Amino acid sequence: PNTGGALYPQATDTRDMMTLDGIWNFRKSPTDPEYGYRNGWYEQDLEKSGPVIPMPVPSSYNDVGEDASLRDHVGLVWYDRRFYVPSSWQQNKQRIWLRFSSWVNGKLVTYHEMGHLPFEVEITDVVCEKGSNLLTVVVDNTLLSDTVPQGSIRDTFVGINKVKQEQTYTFDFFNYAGIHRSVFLYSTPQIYIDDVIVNTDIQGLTGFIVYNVTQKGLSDGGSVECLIQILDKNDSQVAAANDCAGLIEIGNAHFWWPYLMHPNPGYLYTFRVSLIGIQGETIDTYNQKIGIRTVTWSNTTIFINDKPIYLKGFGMHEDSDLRGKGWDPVLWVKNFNLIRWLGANAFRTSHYPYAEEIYQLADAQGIMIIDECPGAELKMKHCAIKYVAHKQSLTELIRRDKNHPSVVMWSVSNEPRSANRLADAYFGEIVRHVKSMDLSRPVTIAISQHYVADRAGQHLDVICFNRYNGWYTSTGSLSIITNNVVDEANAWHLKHNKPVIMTEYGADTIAGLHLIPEYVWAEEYQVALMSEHFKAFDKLRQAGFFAGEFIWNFADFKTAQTITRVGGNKKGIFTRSRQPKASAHHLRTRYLSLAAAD
Ligand code: GCB
Repeated sequence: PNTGGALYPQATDTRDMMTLDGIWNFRKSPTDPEYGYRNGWYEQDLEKSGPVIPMPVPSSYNDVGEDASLRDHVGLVWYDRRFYVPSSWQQNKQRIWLRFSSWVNGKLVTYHEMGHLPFEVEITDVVCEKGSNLLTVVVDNTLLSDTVPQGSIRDTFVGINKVKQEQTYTFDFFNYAGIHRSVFLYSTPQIYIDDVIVNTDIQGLTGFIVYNVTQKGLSDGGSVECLIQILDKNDSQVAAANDCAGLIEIGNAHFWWPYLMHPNPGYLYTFRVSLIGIQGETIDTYNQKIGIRTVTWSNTTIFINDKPIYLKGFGMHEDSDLRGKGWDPVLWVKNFNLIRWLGANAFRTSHYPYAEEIYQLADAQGIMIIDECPGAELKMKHCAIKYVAHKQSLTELIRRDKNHPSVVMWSVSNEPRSANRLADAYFGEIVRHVKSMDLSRPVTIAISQHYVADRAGQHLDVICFNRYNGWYTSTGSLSIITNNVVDEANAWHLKHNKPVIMTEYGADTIAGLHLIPEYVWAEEYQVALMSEHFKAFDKLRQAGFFAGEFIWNFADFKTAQTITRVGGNKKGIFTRSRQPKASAHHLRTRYLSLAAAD
């Protein structure tokens, strides 16, 4: 059950917070998933329960060791560590929260399905008043037909003996597992701010903030008031209100603009909420960063603050050497520096929600995000079971990311089997679900099916398509690219009368491989393939409905082992260690010149 967790944890005047990041104890479970439970791997006596190895948190566990059995492990792994709760939290009768999935002191406190999205649980009643607490986390990386994303398990035999289980999946990124993001221990008062929902609007020079604050923990008949303060970048108050829901007007507001569309992009205000008790005392405070901006769209164009916007970016991955998908501030500050160096203004969180800190960086730098739920390569079989999990992933995604100005579009899936006859009803329902939670952003899917066969496009606000002309189709043939891209984008627009974005195109490229005339896998080929696409994009921009271009991919990334992947997917314009290929310089020239023309 998901009992909270919409708000990113923070320390304020009334709350405290610490992370439980660091080196944890770790062990793999044998194939029998019950083994660790039967043997009390969550009990206090670590010695009795067997040997453990050190494991960093946050990080994927797969690439930290030196043997393939850890990298390729299928099933459960167990993490544990001890932690102390500051006695001041308990003396002040604070509620104590753990943000994510775990066992505490031998009691099951929470459970969560699906990676990539946060969850939390209150542990006030299970932590010790004095001494340490044992926190145990069981992580299962098994993917089946009814998980999001999907996969299947294959038994490997030598003769008639089953030797191991192998996870197979069709999506093209390594199925990293582990505790990928920070673990937070934090406190709130008994009566606390549970959620803050902010929407913004603009009229002339005036910004409007429409908000709703919900609180929990009030006893029957009790009452609290809200104090809302809007602080500018220098922490000076520019507006205030006394209702828990309402509208705040800001004259001469600083609007949130995308990078390179304004000298001061990514302007953020602080929306400070305080719960005030009957004696005027401050009960709880939370500081939510917000940006004042609008996203609107027509049948040809996406607008930010009523200005037409052309999205220039890439698909990305949470992926790096050693850490796998583990949140890493060094990597992401570098990524954002490279994004701005390129003159890009957008990326898609292909193919799952990224760490919350990444959206915070994007908010502050004016980088726009197409926020994708973990519905990668959905197959339409097992539709009914899938539907519940898929909808749940969107509920949690929107709950988490609703207040980020950087998020300008929801992507409900990447490359689903949208030609299937069930796809019409299925995606109709999925999009209705998103709209029931958020009407302020357009909804899309990165479609790979042919425009004639696809049945999902009719339900979307913006059509995104992925296509590998000159790579998977007509390999090595550059001359077909421009016309194919122009024809396909035109066909999508003709069919649906909606804005169109190309969300994937590209070519695998080994950094340092040089071949002329251009030849697949060489840097020259990637550059030439891009140039043919650029010609198409320029023609399409003239046609008036083309809203963006996203190369695949920002950087090289790890995949499952196949003979089509040389050390992983090499379609990055940067290597996995974030050094530029010739393509990065080529893209930079284009994105900067487009920005200058905008
Ligand atoms: C795609 C997928 C992406 C792959 C890419 C490729 O269509 O959306 O996940 O990595 O193609 O390189 O094959």
